[in-house]
Amino acid sequence: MTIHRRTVLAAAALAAFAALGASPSAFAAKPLVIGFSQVGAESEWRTANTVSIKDAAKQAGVTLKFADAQQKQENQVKAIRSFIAQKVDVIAFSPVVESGWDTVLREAKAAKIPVVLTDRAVNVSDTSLYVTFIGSDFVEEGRRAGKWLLERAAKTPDANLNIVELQGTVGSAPAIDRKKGFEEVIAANPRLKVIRSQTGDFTRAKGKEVMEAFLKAEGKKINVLYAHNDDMAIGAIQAIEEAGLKPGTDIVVISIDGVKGAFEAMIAGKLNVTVECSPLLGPQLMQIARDVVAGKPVPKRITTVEGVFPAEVAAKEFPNRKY
Ligand code: GZL
Repeated sequence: MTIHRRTVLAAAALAAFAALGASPSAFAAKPLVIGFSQVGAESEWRTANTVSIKDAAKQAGVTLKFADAQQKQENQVKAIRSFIAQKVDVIAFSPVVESGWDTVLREAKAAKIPVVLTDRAVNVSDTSLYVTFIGSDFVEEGRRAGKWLLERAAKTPDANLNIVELQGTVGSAPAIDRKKGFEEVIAANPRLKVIRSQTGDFTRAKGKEVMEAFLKAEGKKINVLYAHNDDMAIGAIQAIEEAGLKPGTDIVVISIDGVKGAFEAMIAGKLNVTVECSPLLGPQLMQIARDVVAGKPVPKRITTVEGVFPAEVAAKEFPNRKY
């Protein structure tokens, strides 16, 4: 297009805006507004997930209304109701537990506000209450933890291995599914037995406290710790050391997330393997929100691609870690 033609067109557009009594900027696409309800700040994983979402919103020019629920479902319900009242374009959240969402999601549907799940799933009677779920396959993460232990146990064919398990938040999708996947796989070897299993609520403090109780009750009978996240494993490692035992040697330690703290523990010889669970969901969330508002079809389920990192590769992999 010639400069002359461009100038004429621009002048015509300005004249049209003036006639409508509006400035051109009034017609610039207004930024997308996303209301996001986050579980809390309970772990290194969660902190990295929050950073990913906030950074991606900034990069995408999205207006993000962010609410931290401090791991309480009632705070998430309140935040979702507030986003509805504010008429945001999209509601996104990581549900702290699987159940109890039908009512508030029906309110969002009635307000014609699309809902995107990130990180954790919900159990609802009507799956049209959310557009899509972006997150990991937690059952597969549990299976990967179990497979690593099966392969290790095969090297000591006669030994019985007593396992203690630190579960995540009661009722949460990762806790339910990681337990399910792990048990499904270790059932192949009857010498692998979970002798104690209790929630550590995904935090270091609670993981340490529950591991202290396990050690008091079972002592040297414990051969393996399976923790549903790295933060509980790191707390438990402190308890194992304070009990005069060597984590990673006297007690094999298996966990999930793949946060930097886990790599540091593996390099120190205190953690044996971490199964990756990526918190870096921000960019995908922004793209999905944009597609949903634009009326583009989006898949009902978007599963993140993840790996398994045994201690042997920790030092080499550590510089590549993004969270
Ligand atoms: C998993 C996420 C879990 C992490 C924990 O996607 O929901 O919650 O494994 C976090 O570290 O607290």
